[in-house]
Amino acid sequence: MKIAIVCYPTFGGSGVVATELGIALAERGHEIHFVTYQQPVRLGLLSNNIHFHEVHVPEYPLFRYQPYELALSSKLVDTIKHYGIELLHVHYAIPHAYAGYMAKKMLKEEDIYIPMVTTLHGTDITLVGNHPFYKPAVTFSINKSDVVTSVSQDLKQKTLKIFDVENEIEVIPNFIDPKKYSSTFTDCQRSLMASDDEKIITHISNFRKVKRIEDVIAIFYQVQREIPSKLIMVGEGPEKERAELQCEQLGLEEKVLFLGNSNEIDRILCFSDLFLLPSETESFGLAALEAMANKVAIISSNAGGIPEVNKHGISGFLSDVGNVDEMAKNAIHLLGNDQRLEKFKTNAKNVSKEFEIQNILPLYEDVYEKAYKSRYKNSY
Ligand code: GMT
Repeated sequence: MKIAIVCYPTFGGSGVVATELGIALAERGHEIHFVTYQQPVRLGLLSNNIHFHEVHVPEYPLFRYQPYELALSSKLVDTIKHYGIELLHVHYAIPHAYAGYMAKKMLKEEDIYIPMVTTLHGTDITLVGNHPFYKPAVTFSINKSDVVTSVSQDLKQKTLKIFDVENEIEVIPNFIDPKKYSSTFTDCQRSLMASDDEKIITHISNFRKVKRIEDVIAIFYQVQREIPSKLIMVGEGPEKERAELQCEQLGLEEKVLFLGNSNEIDRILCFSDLFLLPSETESFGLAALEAMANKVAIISSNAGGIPEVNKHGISGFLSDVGNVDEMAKNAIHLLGNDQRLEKFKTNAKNVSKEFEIQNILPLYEDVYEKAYKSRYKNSY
């Protein structure tokens, strides 16, 4: 099938899922066209059946805000016509589902019927989409999508609660590609980060408020008093500076390494013992799943869809949001006993297998089939 994928191309989870899905679909023989404002960061070389179409938004002095949705809809119309695209898959409702619907409408005028699948990722529902400024447009775009998917049961329930949804929502969880984790890195240089007697704890995110970065540092502060350890912080975002300051105030500068954004998170995770994800809300927690696939145990909050990924007492432990003391206690419990830690790490790896791409990809293909079959009777 010829599929156009719209996503955010940066380091957020929705962009990662969209990119990895596109790559996997291309490997299965589909022709994939990414349409976004920058080449997605996880997309390596383009190939015969992976294409990238950049959306340009020309500057004009009259515009206080650049009309990205308009430029995106136009680019979609051109791309769909030029390449004979058969299906549109938009990741993250705002503004992609809205722009996708406009493209569908424009194409219908020319008797081109393009089905649209919308995947809800989390903050497009729980934080941004919920805002009264966006809610009517998000509700409309969800209802005008031919198929709607969400990345967890929890997100589905939240969407049904917050929005007046007329459509079915199919849950298709996020996934990992086992090929990426099958070989142990020969250059997994643990010694670059910590000495032999130290444990390595990792956090990866976009350092937004919702990630509760201050809790990550507070948990580590308690842990390092009991267990020789290092904390590796991967990512960039608005809370990073405050986190650096917090480390300075707690005297942790030597023990916390801020690495910035990385395209090589698997190389970092391969020498990690524990991953911290104390988020306020999290529709799924792809970062935790990627850590688990790298055989890393998880200490997390029990927010949103996290319990669907991190299994309490098996792959790690879950606590109420903000319960830093309990999270630190559980981390010490794991890190303080090598045998126990190894068991949880192995369990984490085993749980992650449920989410391997070969189990998930067919679910997307079924959804595409369903959307394509109903393209003429879709609501416009
Ligand atoms: O977590 C973020 O802040 C990024 C965000 C995004 O939209 O890229 O991630 C969301 O989508 C991911 C992929 O489906 C999920 O794994 C994350 O849990 C979800 N984030 C939140 O719900 C906060």
